[in-house]
Amino acid sequence: MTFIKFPDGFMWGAITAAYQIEGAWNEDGKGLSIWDTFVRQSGRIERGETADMAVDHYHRYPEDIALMQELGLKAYCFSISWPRLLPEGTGKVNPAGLDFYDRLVDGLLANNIIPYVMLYHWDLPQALQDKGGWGERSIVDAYSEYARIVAKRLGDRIPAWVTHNEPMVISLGGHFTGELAPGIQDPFVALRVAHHLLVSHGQAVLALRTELPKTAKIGIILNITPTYPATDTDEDRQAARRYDGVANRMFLDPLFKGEYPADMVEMFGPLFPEIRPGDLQTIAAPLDFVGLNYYMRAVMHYDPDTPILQASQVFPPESEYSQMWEIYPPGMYDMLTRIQADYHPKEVYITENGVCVPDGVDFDGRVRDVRRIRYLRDHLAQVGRAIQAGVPLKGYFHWTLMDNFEWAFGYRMRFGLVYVDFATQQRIIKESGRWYEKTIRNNGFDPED
Ligand code: GCO
Repeated sequence: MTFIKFPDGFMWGAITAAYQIEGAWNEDGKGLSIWDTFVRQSGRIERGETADMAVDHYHRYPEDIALMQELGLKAYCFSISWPRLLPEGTGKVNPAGLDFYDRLVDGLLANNIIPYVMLYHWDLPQALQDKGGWGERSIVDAYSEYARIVAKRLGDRIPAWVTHNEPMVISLGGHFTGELAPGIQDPFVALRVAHHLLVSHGQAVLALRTELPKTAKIGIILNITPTYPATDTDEDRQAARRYDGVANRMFLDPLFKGEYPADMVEMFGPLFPEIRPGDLQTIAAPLDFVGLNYYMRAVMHYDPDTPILQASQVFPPESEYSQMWEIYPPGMYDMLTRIQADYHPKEVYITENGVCVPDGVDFDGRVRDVRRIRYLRDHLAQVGRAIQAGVPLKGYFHWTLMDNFEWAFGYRMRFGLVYVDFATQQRIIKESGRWYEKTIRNNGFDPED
């Protein structure tokens, strides 16, 4: 194989989320988020860990910007903690919270790193959860108000804005399986949450457009799971189709076509949430880009014992696995080309892709995470193929900059390009980080390397 080259101006970046890195959970006037509450409930997080300190990014952000510079990142995508800005969710603004993001943005710009901002990565103000959270319609206005506040303060310096990160995970993980905050297990609520997230997205897009300069681009991040039938039988194909509906089309169709998939409306029947006149039009507000997160595929087979979905996942034994998921690089290409064919987004980014494999510090202080290098190489090769096939892919953000708090798994799962010793907060760039730096510098890579 020959050198895989990326288009000029390709946006190489890394991405993080506020709760997973910032720490400073109760400093400088920050309010509580649903995660601050959730981690304190017994049995929620492995070993009872919290992100009270996380990787102390709130205090160490200058050091972290220096690391980004050493990696040669062209862009950095981070999320804003809503309760840090609005401790009660609405109303009174906490100036110290805004000042923090102001300093972060200025620090990035001073180092020629383009800031991409995500308004919501799962840390809802607890005060709003106390009123019903995403399950209540009133959240839609609260979210727009928050979006406006951020846009007013940072809008002059941020070229790209993301409303939500992974509405599907917020809905299902937070409100159906309950493994994520706020830990609710109720299919009615989960579907209502999905709808409110989408409406709040559309309404925030309109709010942002009135606050931001015309050049600012606005999008949403979706995690897409390419789905395959376990066998060629009709039953398995339909099972895969249903799973694709729940995981992907329930979000893609309203956003890009202004309608919920008919087969899903039928499958969920009475569980389906109330849709008010105008909602679907709001949700389908035109977007400048879509961010896609790719981690895994789903191989599905017909399983009459699974309620509603009548499908369950199988894990091909011959495949390769990380500590959390199957590793399947071709799914990256399949996902990108399918989204392009079915939904025609104007611009696409890979906003998350990464892997947790056990890695640690060797005798000489280096972290030789060879499996992560292979993962990067294999997935970026598929990204390159998709660009060749005509997908308007503008950039790739690796999940994640540095090891951090991996939700219910606590600190056990490491996804970083930078290793963090959680006891001392010492940072070490991993070999994968070095490989990524070289790839950015060359705007491509040699697959033999
Ligand atoms: C997600 C979240 C990240 C995770 C990452 C690894 O995609 O689930 O956006 O916060 O940490 O995906 O699980």
